[in-house]
Amino acid sequence: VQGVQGQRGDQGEQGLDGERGGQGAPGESLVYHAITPPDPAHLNLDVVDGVPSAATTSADPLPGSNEGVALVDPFHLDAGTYLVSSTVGFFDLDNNDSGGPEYGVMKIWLCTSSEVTSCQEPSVGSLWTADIPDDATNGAQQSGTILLDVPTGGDWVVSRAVVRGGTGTYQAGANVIVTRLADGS
Ligand SMILES: [Ca+2]
Ligand SMILES: [Ca+2]
Repeated sequence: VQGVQGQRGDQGEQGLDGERGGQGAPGESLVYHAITPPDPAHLNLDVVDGVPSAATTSADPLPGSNEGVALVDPFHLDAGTYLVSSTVGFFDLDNNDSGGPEYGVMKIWLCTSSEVTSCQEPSVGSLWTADIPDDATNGAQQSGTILLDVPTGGDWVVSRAVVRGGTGTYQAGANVIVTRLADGS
């Protein structure tokens, strides 16, 4: 004859932790952003003054030549892969009569320091606007996104702007947004 079932025993001790899983792929994250600060001398538009003109057929801005002006400060990136999005706006608030079209141009280089003289062609990105309006009020704007591979050791991102086909000086501003897609090796 089967006897009565005995009582259930006490719960055992908790086992050891399992091994930690492998590292996941890095997520996309904002690593840098900047915008030209407002200029009280120009209705608080986000512009810098004194953007130089250049010949329509030139390759300006060029390091060591007609370098143009910076619309945003240089910044450093560690090795990795990034998306760099930028928008530029150019204005002719002095109503310069150039006798022809005035094209806003901004170039971006990867450089060994924050000085534009450390930069080399070719640029890693460039933006061209259509003709800047001649009503001394409205702007010509362009935006773009590039995939940027920064090599081991990191680099500086330096950008400069000119107006090709213009005369005198102009006003322009930019923003830049940098997100990391992958860490460098
Ligand atoms: Ca003009
Ligand atoms: Ca124009």
